[in-house]
Amino acid sequence: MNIILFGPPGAGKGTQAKKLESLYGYKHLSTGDMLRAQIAQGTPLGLKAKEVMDRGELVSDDIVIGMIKSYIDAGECLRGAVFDGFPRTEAQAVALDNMLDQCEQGIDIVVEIDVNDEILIGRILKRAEEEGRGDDNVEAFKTRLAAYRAYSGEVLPYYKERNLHTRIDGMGSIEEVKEALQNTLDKSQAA
Ligand code: B4P
Repeated sequence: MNIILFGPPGAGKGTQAKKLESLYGYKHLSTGDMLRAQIAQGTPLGLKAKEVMDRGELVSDDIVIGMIKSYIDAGECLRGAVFDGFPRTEAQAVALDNMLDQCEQGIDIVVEIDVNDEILIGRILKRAEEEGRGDDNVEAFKTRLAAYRAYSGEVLPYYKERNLHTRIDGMGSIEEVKEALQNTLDKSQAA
């Protein structure tokens, strides 16, 4: 199965994607994690991305599409994948469809994780204390949330038109959200 986890910053996309990877063996592909790895290695791409990410803005399409393409071309997604934080623009969504099409696959479901702003900011500030990520602060969070509002209006209609979109409540505990997600995936596979 190829799954997209969609939601605002701090919705728990990464948290739940890791769970799906260990439960089902799907490859977890997080463009945020890939970019942070480039930053940690101090590559030219990482240096360029860091400034943009720390402001809470989106990194350019060509960079993130190229990163995802390298995993798909290497055949790492043959048992299915969980796309976490990708696509964030319609151009990324179209590129992903084209990449999957080449290996006779497609997106099976897009799960939007619904969380209100108050809970999101609480999680981001908690993670700021624990991990010290450069974009986990109030100013960058506001930009990330505004960016999310803009790009969700662009990406979600793309999947709604294709009847692939569904929503779950992401405000419960990590375990409760995991159960809601599993139920949704089970139902979609049985349909
Ligand atoms: P991401 O890495 O995707 O960051 P995110 O949206 O903040 O994270 P996520 O929703 O995965 O939250 P998490 O599970 O960690 O993006 C960062 C930046 O990278 C972007 O702003 C952009 O600049 C760039 N970027 C990435 N992809 C891009 C793309 N495709 N195009 C352009 N630019 C791109 O959860 C957050 C916290 O909440 C964690 O501490 C977790 O423990 C906690 N939590 C999760 N679920 C919980 C729950 N149910 N209850 C309590 N706590 C919970």
